Amino acid sequence: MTPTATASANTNIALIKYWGKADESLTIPTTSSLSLTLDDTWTTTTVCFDGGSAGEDAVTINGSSPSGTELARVSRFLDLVRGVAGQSAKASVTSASTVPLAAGLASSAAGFAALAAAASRAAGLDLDDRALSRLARRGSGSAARSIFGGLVLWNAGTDDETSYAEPVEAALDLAMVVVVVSGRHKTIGSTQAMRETMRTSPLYPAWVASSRQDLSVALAAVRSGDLPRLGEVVEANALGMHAAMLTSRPGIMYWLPRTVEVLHTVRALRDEGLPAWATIDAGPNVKVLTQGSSAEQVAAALRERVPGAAVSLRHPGAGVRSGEAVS
Ligand code: 2P0
Repeated sequence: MTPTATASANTNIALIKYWGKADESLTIPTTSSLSLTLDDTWTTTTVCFDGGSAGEDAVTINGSSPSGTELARVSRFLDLVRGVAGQSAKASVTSASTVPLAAGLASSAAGFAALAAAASRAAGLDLDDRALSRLARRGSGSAARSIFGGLVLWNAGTDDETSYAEPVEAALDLAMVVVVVSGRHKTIGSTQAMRETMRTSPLYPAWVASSRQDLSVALAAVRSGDLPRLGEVVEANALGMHAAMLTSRPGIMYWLPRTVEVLHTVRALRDEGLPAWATIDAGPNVKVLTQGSSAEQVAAALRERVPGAAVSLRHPGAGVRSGEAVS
């Protein structure tokens, strides 16, 4: 029988960001990062080492077959798995995401976490979660974190062995409101953008130094259950990352006018006493960290004040699992 395996993983949003690699070939980041895995953001992937098609890996993602760099990235990842498992058969890979593109949550994090789990099992490897996290990292840095549910710390480490994610115990009731202001495809991908930021932004070293401090503050806030303290450092860390991008040469600007409008709205909600703190990734959309018990109210306020934006609510979600996702 041809070895086949299916696995599912949710996406995650960084609270303290990963932006830059100390080692590109191994995806060792310059800083450790902290994230929240979201519910209902599954990617489900099936891998079968059946020889692929026409002597190549055959890949289908959401019904279409990628070519060029996207296909090469998946094939390179499968080469890693084949190398560890000591086999050479090409594979058929089918991957589907349950998140509509318009939700602004499409990500390589869920994709490579699910691929790492499915491919390693199909290749006969029995990896524990830490080893899976290290493997997923090689596909896409943020995928290392999607192996685990809830709050997750990715230890930057210094080499392949020491750079892995792990779950963080939290006594906080967290939720994330996602505000999509544009479904437009990103202008520059994260991998390239972080490379350019590191190479050309005079603010990058300062961001690295402050991000390390931000992580200590965030972890202390999580330990003591202090959501306002966590929220403040989360928003500051994202703004700092974008400040470094903006001061790259040429500047990398993911924000649209509506992005800034949402940032102001989130501040206004805070002034009115609601728990709401913004974070932004490599795109124009805003994710708002809030308390689970206030999340409906925050989402309703954002729907009312940012007309035309698609606003959805997510709670903490589970880590990678074998087989199809069950929500
Ligand atoms: C993060 N992002 O921590 C940061 C914040 C986007 C902004 O991780 O080059 O797709 O594949 O390792 O994981 C997006 O970067 O980059 C990302 P690669 P990845 O979530």
